[in-house]
Amino acid sequence: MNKYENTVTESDKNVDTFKIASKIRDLAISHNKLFEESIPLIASENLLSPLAKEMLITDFHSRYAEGLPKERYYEGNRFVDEVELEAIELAKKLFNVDFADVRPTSGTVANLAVLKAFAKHGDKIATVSLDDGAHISTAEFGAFGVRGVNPVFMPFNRDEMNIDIDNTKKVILNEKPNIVLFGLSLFLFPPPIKELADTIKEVGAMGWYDGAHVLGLIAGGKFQDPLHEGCNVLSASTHKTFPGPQHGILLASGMEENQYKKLRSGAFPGVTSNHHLHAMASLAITLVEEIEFGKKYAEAMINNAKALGESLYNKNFKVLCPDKEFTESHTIAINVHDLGGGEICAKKLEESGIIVNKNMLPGDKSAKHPDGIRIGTPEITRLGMNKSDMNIIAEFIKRILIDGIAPSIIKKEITDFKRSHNKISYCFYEGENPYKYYRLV
Ligand code: DSN
Repeated sequence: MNKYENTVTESDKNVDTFKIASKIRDLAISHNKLFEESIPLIASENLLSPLAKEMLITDFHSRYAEGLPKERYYEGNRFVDEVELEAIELAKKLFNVDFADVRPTSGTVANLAVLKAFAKHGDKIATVSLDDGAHISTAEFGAFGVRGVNPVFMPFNRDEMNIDIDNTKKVILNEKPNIVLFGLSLFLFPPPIKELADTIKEVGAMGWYDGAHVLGLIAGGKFQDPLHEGCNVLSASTHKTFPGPQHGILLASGMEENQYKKLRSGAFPGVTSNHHLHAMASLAITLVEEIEFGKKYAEAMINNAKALGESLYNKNFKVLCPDKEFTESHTIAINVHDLGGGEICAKKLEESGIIVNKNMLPGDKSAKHPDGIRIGTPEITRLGMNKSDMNIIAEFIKRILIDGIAPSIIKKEITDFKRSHNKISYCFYEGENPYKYYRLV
């Protein structure tokens, strides 16, 4: 008999359903343990600080606050309003912009809000193709399709892993897109916004930046500053390099008030009803922490990514872009075709306690069987790891993928290494274990 069964009386008719609830809780606890014992290298994931996490279990979670602060459709919002107004001001300060909306509930929802505000059915939007690393929002089966806009593809230099400036200028001049969208899911280098800004202006297009992957690097001033380089609007999720809750954000600068109004109405009532107030409060806390700790954190993520790239390259992995120090971001990409492909390599790593994702590389045809794996440093950096830890991780990866060491042999070493690195950094209450869980019974 387990401890949950103990709490249920013989006469309880719902004993079976309670067992299912107990099982779900046990699964969550097992999941926490999995990450406590694994090296987390997914480029789009991160950990919440203790203060930001606390917000997720407040009563904000239970409430509605449609509309704007002080203009709600519900009562009971007086403290929610204060939080939202703070969050907006914090975001404007951190990113040095005129406009922020903290209501999108995810990055894709933020993208849909931009599309709702500024695009109409049949419009053309210039973007990098999915094959070259764009986000699924830009696909016909994604947000672009929902709005009925047509992608126009910007040529991509696969050696440089960046937009081909000269040929893209030609595409923009020929196609005259309504919007030019920058941003990637395999985001190694800053796209050439400044270099394309005049061309974008010449055809009267709007510059849009999907900053989901690099929001924390932008916040730390270490990547690029899209809204001061030629873009008008930035949409993002808030939980990748920006170490906040699963949520979204819209930022803008240099627009007319009526365009900000359109953007606000894109967010609500366009693509959200309620905006997940607990997550918004958690975002507000993260904005404060980024103002305080964001610069050092962004720098450390990039340094770790370069160090990991170099160490893996020196161990004979085909890390992309060796001539460009592998990356200017938190992400590196490796071509593992010769080692069985991305799917097999990612699975082998997971069995040994290293979590990455298989990823299409430019030219790949199948998202399920791509040649690449993508590796990111947001979470390991958040746990205080540094250059010497990158060498240790690279050696683990080599022993698994090149030397063929069995998971049963290496897993304990990886677990021990990870267990000694489970203290959060770059936030208030540094040193807490972010994988900690609480049990009621
Ligand atoms: N596209 C996902 C990723 O980059 O992991 C997130 O939206």
